[in-house]
Amino acid sequence: MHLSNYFLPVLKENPKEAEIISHRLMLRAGMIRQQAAGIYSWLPLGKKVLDKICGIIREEQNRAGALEILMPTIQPANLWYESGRYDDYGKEMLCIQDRQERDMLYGPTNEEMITDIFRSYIRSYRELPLNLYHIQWKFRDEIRPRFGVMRSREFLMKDAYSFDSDYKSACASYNRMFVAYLRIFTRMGLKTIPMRADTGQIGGDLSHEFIVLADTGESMVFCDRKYLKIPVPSANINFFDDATIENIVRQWTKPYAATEGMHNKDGIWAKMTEGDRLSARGIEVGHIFHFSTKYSLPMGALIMGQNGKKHPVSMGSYGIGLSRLVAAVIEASHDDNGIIWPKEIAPFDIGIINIKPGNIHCDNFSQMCYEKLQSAGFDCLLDDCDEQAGSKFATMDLIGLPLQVIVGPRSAMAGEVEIKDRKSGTRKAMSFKDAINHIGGI
Ligand code: 5CA
Repeated sequence: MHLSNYFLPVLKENPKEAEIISHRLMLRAGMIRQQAAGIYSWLPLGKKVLDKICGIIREEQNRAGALEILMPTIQPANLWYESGRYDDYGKEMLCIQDRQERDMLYGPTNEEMITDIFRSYIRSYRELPLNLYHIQWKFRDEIRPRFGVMRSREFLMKDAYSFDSDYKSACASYNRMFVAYLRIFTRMGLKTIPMRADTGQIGGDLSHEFIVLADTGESMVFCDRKYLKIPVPSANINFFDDATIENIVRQWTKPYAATEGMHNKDGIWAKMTEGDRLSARGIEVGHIFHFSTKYSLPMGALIMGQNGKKHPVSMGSYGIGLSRLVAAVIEASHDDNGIIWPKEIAPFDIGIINIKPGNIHCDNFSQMCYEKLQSAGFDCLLDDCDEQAGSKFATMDLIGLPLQVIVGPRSAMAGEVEIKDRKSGTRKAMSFKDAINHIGGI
């Protein structure tokens, strides 16, 4: 992509309305635009990051045996009358009427709808376990939408729903998602800690929140520093070996970890050494729940068991705040100059800066670099705009692509480029041929 053909409305000034760094940087880097309180459009750079995150989540959900579907944003209210949650949910739910005056709502979550799908098709334990997920926009009319996409009213969520015939199998499904989550967040360059949490509006008696540690997090969290060292399973882990998966979950739930609501300062915490205690602020990027028959019982989602008797199916649900994740990654990875994208979710792999557009050597050489890197499989953004070098460097640092290739008049004539690593800030001059080897090896 040539910057002159792109839509990247960067802001030079800090927007006043943004209280936290990720909100500020997302606005400055032209990733999002607020359309109403807590409602955002995603501009090209932001949309690319969102899509990359979707890609990782899909890969890891599929690897763990979940199947992708797509449910609508608008739901009929009668499903929610059946579960009894229509009144419980309160003002956070956006209720609407269609032209026939039927009660509808903009889905804040999908337990009811998925239970309806399940009961329409599945009759026997033989068809289980089953895990269905979708990536869809949700609406929650938060009292205080704030911090940009961190706490918005409309937000993108991945929500998965598991169905099992008994408790043991439901625990295995829960554990698979638990381990998939560890892999998802690690691939995005995040350190997340699973914590026992309050089940709130979703219900049930078992849930874990996945928390990214960051100073601007909304909630206080308390955990053992050992979490920072536990290894995350590799891609070739067998998700269908229940014992192995259970062992990993045991390892990741043994040290103390609790959100504010669940924290007991007089229990295990009191016995831990000062050096092991980590109390910090955190951002909840995912939340998984086992709620058994909370929806299947009132909604009549029954299956025939091995004993020939019908019983309600055992369920869990597993959410990830996709749009929130974009902000969480920025909170965890930035410096004074802007965003520092982890490689896997960077909107482009490489930014090429032509310092002097109009100079024939610079134009030809930077275009050649662009074509060679593109054909080597790198997604590049070539800054070919007629701007001061200082402003070009600032924009490239702001948007945070992992690697910069800088082409100036003198280096272009010598067939050389400068390579800058965004994270460390180190710059190295080398021939373009060496640069290709260097970049390929990174
Ligand atoms: N149905 C369940 C799991 S599928 C559910 O809705 N869980 S949740 O309420 O915990 O939401 C899942 C995730 O969505 C949260 O962990 C959080 O990362 C994200 N999320 C929730 N509310 C918002 C919001 N207002 N803005 C941005 N992200 C949000």
